[in-house]
Amino acid sequence: MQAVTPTTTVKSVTSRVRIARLSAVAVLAAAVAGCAQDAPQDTWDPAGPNAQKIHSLDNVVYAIAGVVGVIVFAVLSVAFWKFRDRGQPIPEQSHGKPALEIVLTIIPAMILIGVAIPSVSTLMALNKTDDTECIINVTGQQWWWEVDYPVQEGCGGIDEPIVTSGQMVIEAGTKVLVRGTSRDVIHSWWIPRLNGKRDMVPGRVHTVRLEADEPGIYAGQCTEFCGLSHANMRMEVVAMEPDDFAAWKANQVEAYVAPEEGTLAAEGESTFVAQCSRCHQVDGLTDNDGELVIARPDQNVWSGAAPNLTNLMTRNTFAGASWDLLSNECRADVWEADSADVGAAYLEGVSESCLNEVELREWLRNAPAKKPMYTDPESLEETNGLPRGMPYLALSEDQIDQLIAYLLERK
Ligand code: HEC
Ligand SMILES: [Cu+2]
Repeated sequence: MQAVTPTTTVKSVTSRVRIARLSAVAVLAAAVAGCAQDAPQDTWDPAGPNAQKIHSLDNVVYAIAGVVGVIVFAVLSVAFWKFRDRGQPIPEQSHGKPALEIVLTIIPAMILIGVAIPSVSTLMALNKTDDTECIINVTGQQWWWEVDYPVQEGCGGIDEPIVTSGQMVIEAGTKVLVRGTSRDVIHSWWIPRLNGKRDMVPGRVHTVRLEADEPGIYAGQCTEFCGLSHANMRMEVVAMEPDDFAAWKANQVEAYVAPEEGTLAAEGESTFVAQCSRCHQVDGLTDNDGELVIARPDQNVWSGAAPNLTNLMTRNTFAGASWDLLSNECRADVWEADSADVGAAYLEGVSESCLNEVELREWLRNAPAKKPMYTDPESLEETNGLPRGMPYLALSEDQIDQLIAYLLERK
């Protein structure tokens, strides 16, 4: 026994050193990760009054929590050091000190009340809905967000509903009320620079306010784990000047323009009707007999919808805002535009020269290979054979060429 003791001590000392080193690395890594510059989803960089309210509350709460934390750690350190085991006799055991205990119960209660007052008033301010100037609906679905603008006097007037996906376009300085729900599981809508997060729950409508002080693009992502491609369920809010927003709205409801006869895009239109239109709506599209083609995603997709592609090329991203429709340079032109030019840069839409063709082509070639989705026909018993996401469609490269030519005109 005598001989064993020293080796054990040496071993436990080296492992303690190792643990200390690992902890130091972990703390340092966390600290360094917190220093990220230019992070588009930074809650410490609010860009509108709602996020600003949360930020101001954060400052108060972190200050109080910080002081409490420092005091607690200081007292603990002194106690650990002063009363460490030095082989002294066990101290006298008592029932405690009632006066001290009462004081130590009252102080935290007072602190909690002090934190609760600004917290509750911030919550109430963030839940106000009577000053809304524009209502926009979002619907979560595995794994993308549908964004729709119901007919209303708000948003500067919406006379015809607008349906889009992935990116929500708003007017800077307008108080937007997002009404959100879900078609399948619980998702969560969060644009960190504009407001806190809100769970979007099937069968319920939850609201969240959004307002951006300045034109710009504000990124977010689904923050409630919602299955296989949760990480590929992103969204962006694009805020622009009033004139640009009006131009965007007008463009969204423009009548359908069929491709010129004899072009590649015209072949794409037929391919689209044959291959895509059972799931994807393109407003105003007609078939060979001149009949309107109406998508039935509710019969072809388990959750009941597929993105409306009427104006696909007016968005900058696709498939849950996870991939860019714009090439890197063109996307940088929008992201880095001066605040007054954001709208104009965004309104240009995707042109042939700006198209990020590689990603879109990959998507059409085999969507579930690009974004994991439940589409394997062999394992779809649970959903009556309906995919959750876009299935593999075995298109030829010629068909893909045609479809891209057709989609490029959807703007
Ligand atoms: C069985 C239904 C179904 C069919 C058929 C289908 N899609 Fe899809 N498609 C979807 C679903 C669902 C999504 C959303 C997937 C996601 O982002 O998670 C989608 C997404 C897309 C997107 C991204 C749109 C956006 O706004 O994010 C494009 C582009 C697209 N599909 C093009 C096509 C084309 C072109 C065809 C025909 C060749 C086609 N799809 C056929 C269901 C379908
Ligand atoms: Cu989600």
